[in-house]
Amino acid sequence: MSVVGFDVGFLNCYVAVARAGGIETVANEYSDRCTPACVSFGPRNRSIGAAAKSQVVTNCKNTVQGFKRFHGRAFSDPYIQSLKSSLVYDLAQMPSGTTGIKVMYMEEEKVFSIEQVTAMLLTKMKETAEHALKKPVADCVVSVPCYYTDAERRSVVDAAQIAGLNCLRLMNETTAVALAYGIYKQDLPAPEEKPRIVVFVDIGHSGYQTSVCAFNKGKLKILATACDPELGGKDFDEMLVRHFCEEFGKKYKLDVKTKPRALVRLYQECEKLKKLMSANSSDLPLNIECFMNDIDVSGKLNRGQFEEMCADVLARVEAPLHNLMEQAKLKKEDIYAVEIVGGASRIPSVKERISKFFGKELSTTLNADEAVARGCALQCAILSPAFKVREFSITDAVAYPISLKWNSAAEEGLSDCEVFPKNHAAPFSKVLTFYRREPFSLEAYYNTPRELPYPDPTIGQFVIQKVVPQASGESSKVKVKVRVNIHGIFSVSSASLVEVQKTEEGEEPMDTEQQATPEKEEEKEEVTSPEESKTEKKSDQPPQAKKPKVKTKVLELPIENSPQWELAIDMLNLFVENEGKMIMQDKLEKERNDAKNYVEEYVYDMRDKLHGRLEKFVSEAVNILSFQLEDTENWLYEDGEDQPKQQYIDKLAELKKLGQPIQERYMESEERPRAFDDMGKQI
Ligand code: ATP
Ligand code: K
Ligand code: MG
Repeated sequence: MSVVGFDVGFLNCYVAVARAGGIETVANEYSDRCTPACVSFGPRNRSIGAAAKSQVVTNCKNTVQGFKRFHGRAFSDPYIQSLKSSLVYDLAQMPSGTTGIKVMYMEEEKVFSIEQVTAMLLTKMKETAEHALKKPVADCVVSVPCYYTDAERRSVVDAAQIAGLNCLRLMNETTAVALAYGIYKQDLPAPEEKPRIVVFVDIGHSGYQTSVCAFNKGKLKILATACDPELGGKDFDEMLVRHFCEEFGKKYKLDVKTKPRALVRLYQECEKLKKLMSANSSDLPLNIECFMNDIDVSGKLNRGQFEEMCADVLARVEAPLHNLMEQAKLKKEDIYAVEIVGGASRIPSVKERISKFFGKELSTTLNADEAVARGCALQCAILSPAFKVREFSITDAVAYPISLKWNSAAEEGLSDCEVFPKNHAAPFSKVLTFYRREPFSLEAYYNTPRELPYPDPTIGQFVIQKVVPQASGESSKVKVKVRVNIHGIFSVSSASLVEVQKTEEGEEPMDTEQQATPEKEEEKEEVTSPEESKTEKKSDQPPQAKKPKVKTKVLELPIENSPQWELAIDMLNLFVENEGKMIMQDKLEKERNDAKNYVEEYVYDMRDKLHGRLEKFVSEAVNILSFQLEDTENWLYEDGEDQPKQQYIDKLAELKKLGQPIQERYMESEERPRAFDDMGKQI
């Protein structure tokens, strides 16, 4: 059992774990708690995270960043097509029609699916967690933006599986923040009192998410969410890049857009400048040496100018806040606090606008970078039977209203029904009743396509199989359970046919199970009959009808699930296998490199020592060793640059054979006086 939370950001990722001392954000191998969402492909291995980020400029065509937005999308998606021209790496279509990334890896052209690339990142984060916990990690909670649709969510669940993780919950980022905020609060209103209403705002690199949450002792409930999936730090960077491209075009006659490497460097410098401007309102310089065609470029900017050029971006901050308050039907006075997180929430003019909207100071009691990961780890701890945490119930909200449509049995044509309205509690199950003689299919879809940041409102097709009429020839009663599960994903989870066995009186069957029965504490259930009005029976029954003596038998029915853009199981298995192979390849390459480094280290270390403390202990062998060291150094830069691991191991052994005796003589002479010292103390 591991208790781990992963914040998979567009730019920055964080890993939080639960240990005896509580929740802790842990550092990667570079002692950095932030791991860049970056994967770089090389001729012998992959680099992931910080190691990949350092190759953004040198290996730009094969270094992949900003892929979070490709999940669950067709390659032909207009959004993907519109992004293509702004990327320095190539995209390609997967056989299934989804988006893949084309790179050179192991000296071959390869296309990796988005699930595979995110799995690579998760592999790295998993290692970070394992290193911190000193045990294997599988169980975890992974964050996703609250505006993700079903297809996007399923794609992330698959990515986790490819990385060998068992994702207990996909958690909406703002919900994770709400949990991190609420669970430690001792002064929340009692369950029967008026809840404390808090607004959460997360502005990251790619997206802007807001939610309003009601807290009582031991529970939180998300009342509404509102987002702009296309507003974040990157939009400010974009404005800066555009500005400097123009300026350098005029000043130095450079067409920056034609050189991917130069463009990548300009993005990096503009991001740095943007951050500096958050703390400084005076003129700040931007200098890049050997930018293009051996030309050094420089420019400067201050916060006032920056805000002016970002006016259009800043103007978009308020709309989601209006939307949020309208959905929750709350007044600004009802809001107890506005908590902001996410890197771009540090931009002063962004903060000003949010604060002005609510007419109050913003709270920054949470760690702006780590709150999402911490919230995910807390959720994982709550779900883990092995970990004791304070009881806390989390009710999330459905982001987009979900409807079902089907071919109606009673009349010609299609019927439909909204099963989960916007902001409906989630996770949640509902049992729907249909009267059918034969198999039938349900199509689930988002019924407000215009508010969907996604081109296709289809969620999936679900065929209820093996439906047969009653022995009497009448339609059978079919109960279909639909749910929004713990990941926020819609599914038809089960279906059953109620077979009526005739009694002597031959009375009409009556539904005896109209009660809503909560499944678990977390998942509530409700029973409805969308076709009730269209069926002649039941509603006309007198309320005091004699209890009929009817025996029923319930038969489970198979369901054929075809959710949109589902990753086929054989593909998923292949990806799991390939990830394993790539992990092994990276490991072998690391061992080979380490072996090489040991030789190099030994050469330098011994050479220093031969001229230092070992000098007195060398005999004629010194000449041979010195010669060998120099020879090896040359070899490392020539033939030995790129050899199998064993070559380095052998080389090191050869050197040690000569070096060891000298070191032993030195050790002996060191031991002798010390032995005297020890005796001296005894006396
Ligand atoms: P997303 O939440 O969209 O997936 P993310 O989680 O990777 O993205 P964050 O790490 O929250 O994003 O924020 C990164 C963004 O915040 C970047 O655009 C970064 O430049 C910006 N940022 C970080 N610090 C500052 C600062 N001091 N001033 C301005 N912007 C900042
Ligand atoms: K982040
Ligand atoms: Mg984020």
